[in-house]
Amino acid sequence: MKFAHLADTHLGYRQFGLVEREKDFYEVFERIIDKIIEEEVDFVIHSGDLFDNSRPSPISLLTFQKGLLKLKNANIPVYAIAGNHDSVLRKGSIPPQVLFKKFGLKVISPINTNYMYEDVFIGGLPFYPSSQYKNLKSKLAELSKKAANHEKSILVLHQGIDKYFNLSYELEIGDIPDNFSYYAMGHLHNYINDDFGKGKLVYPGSSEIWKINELKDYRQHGKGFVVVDLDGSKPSVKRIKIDLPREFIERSLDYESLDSGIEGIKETIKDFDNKPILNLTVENVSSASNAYERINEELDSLSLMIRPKFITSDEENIDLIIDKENALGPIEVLSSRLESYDDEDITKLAVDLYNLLSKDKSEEAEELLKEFYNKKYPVEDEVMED
Ligand SMILES: [Mn+2]
Repeated sequence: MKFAHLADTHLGYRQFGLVEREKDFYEVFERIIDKIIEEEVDFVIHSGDLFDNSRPSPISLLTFQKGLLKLKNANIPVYAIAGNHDSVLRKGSIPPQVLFKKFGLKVISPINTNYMYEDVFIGGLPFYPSSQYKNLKSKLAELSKKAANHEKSILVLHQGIDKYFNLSYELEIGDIPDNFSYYAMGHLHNYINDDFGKGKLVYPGSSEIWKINELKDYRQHGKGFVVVDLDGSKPSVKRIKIDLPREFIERSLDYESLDSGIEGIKETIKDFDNKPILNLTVENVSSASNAYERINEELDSLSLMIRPKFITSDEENIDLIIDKENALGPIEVLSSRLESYDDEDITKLAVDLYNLLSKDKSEEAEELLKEFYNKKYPVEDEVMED
């Protein structure tokens, strides 16, 4: 028996505010669905962050619906949980996944924690924030007990685990029951394939580059999903890479030889089907505006976006050229963007977060967020009932 496991497809994400990037995420999703059908799997598991948002746009919903119906026509059922992006942590709220039950989607929730596919036990939970740690632990214990009656079992979760994600996690590796055959994880955007208990623990990673810091892992493991074969004594995991529609090019250039550097990039990208994103660092810069102009003139029409960084010879950073006279400060921009919410608490939160994060005070920022959510959206015993 074979199944496909994917996660963190973030449909609807518009990176850098670019419609093209939103489309890239849809295109990758479509490619994954086609590839899943080609692989002739028996079922599919999606481990959360299907959508980038708990209120997905109609295009995101339609993209998923099309994929789901394609799978349905191929007789391949889909099991899914909600992640932290596509859920609202408030009692009584439901994740968008629930909309697709009528189309056959099997939603794993705190109420319906488990299903059977033939003799395979498929259990799981949606994302639980760390404030719900106790609840999560007791739910895991319940699932572990149920799974014990079955030879083959899968646990589906969308959580950070300290072993792989030591910056922010809800579970330590020792918290996870060890009697499942396969751990279908989501949340971490890098690819992880590890042994755990008697089975395998896998984070397939995000399907597209959601954040620039995923590039290193992408170069190493690519983006995609996994196909898992449950027939042996231990599951075997096959990584399926999916070509991304667009390249990210990272280059370091020297101001002294900027022209030849630019020529080199032009040579690399001239035959690309889709315009790439360029992450350029220029060193030994004596005039940032001159460097900016030359780069823009030569590369703008060949790229979707240029993200330049200028380093002067005395290593001082000039990230952006801002016309200070006419420019709005970040706080004004934030406040004006949030006006439509018409909620002073949210504007204040955003400004406070900006102030803390721009000073690298990430712990204080996290504390502030927790406080804010606990006050504004008190979470009771159960999250996301349906
Ligand atoms: Mn995610």
